[in-house]
Amino acid sequence: MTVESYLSSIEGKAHLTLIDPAKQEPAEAAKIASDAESAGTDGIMVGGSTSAGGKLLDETVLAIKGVTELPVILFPSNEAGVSRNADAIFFMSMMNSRDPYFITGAQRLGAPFVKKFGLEPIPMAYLLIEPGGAAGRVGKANLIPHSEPELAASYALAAQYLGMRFVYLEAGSGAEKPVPMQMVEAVRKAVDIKIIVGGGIRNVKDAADRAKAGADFIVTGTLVENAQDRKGELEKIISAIKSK
Ligand code: 1GP
Repeated sequence: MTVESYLSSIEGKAHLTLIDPAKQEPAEAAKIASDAESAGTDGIMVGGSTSAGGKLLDETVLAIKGVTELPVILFPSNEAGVSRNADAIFFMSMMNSRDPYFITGAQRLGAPFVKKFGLEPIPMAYLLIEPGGAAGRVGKANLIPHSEPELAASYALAAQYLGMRFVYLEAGSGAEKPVPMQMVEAVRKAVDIKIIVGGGIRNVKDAADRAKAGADFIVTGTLVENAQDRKGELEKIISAIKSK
């Protein structure tokens, strides 16, 4: 089964765990992935906005693959985020960047490596919502304001018409406020493709509300890095998402 068909076959709402290789040693990343798997997460995403490539990325993916059966999906910020050791890659375009490099440039540079390494590409639109965090700054995004849910919906519909099968609404890692529910609802109304929501989701209510508003996948990253009781926190959030 491809990773995409696995993701699409998950009944109801799902959870993905994001691990940034720059934030811990590979062994610790593997521990996070293993705890997340026990807590019920559906897949592991690996990537980050800064220094998430090369040897550290390769070693982190390999360490994670060593402890889990879950798919490991790359979440690259540019062509340096491609690793031969992963199962799949979110082949993404930051549609609301001001810089063509983040829309098609890095993709052009990375594509031959995706092919060479036999990675499964999963086409995805990446939309940066305010405040956008490091991803928004690095990607030179024209951030979508909270007051304009229809703008996000129009981008998402364009993504669907361009053939993308996933759209990621990103508030930025560690965002003070996650993507607003009205925006998730507007995007849900507009498109049939899978909706992923991430950035600043760190409690049960924020996660469950966005699943209820129409997100198919909720991503948490920072939460697993900082939580005292990582597994316990994740279990609570994942069961709340899955009950929606
Ligand atoms: C960042 O959306 C992800 O790309 C996850 O954000 O680290 O805030 O969970 P957090």
